[in-house]
Amino acid sequence: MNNTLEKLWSDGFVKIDQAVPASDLIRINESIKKLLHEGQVDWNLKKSYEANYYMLPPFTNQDWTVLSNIAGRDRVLDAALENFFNDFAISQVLKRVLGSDYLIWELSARVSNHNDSGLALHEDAKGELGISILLNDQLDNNGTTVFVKGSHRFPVSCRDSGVEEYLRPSFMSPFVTPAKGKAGDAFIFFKKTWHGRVKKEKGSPPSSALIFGLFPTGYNFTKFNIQAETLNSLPETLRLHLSSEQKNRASANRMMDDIYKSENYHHNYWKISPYIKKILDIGKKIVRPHLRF
Ligand SMILES: O=C(O)CCC(=O)C(=O)O
Ligand SMILES: [Fe+2]
Repeated sequence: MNNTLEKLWSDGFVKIDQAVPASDLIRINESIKKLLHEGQVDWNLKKSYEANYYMLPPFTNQDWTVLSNIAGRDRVLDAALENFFNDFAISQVLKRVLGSDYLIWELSARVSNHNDSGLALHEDAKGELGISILLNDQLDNNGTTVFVKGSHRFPVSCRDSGVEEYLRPSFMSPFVTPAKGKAGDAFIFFKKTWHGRVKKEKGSPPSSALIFGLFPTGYNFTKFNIQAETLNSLPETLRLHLSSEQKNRASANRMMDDIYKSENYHHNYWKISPYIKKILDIGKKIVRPHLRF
């Protein structure tokens, strides 16, 4: 446990081997396969749905297929998710990082498709913790989540550093650590850690993962409008953390708060990054003068 927390603190991500037991993994995979294929909608139509609508369909394009809000759709799946959040090791990590009154924002499933061109390195919302659970063995980089080690404590954002724009998914591999492992392994990561997805090599099989977003209380995010009926159908732990009313007092001493303190930044790194970005931007203007920046 301490080891897990120390790694998360120093690297910005940590792997937990076999976080999902084999029996639950089978149930999750069966259920997700079914849910992902029912009523797929083209990604371009995503914007026609209200931003906080809960019962979204799976959205798909050539890169990936994503089903948001997987809880409350299948009781067998709900039970397996409940087991995950109640697991002793997982719940201890969540408690220390987010406090015991953490909120679940999103539980989703994503498949990186055959032709996945990847996802640029980025950071997500302030305060967000990510969990990525491999649903199939992932022995190479192809289409898996990747992280830049230690970047959660760089004194510069992924965008301002220029990395988001210049370190594209097709050649980010040497600079990132991929979420490789066996089906059922989980990666817990700060969404402040620079992360993305490497482009898939042609011919690689699809790779699936569950991807979660959680927050400590007191950070801003737009909650999904989950219907009372759906919420009430959930097992206790899922229901508690997915509901917007949390009765506990916010816990003190949360790791999430500490990563935003400048005294914990690696100030020596990236001192020169603003200059690198400027040089790259000038280079871009020379190479592609028709573009305005
Ligand atoms: O698809 C992936 O593996 C990366 C997803 C991502 O950016 C995230 O979980 O925040
Ligand atoms: Fe992300």
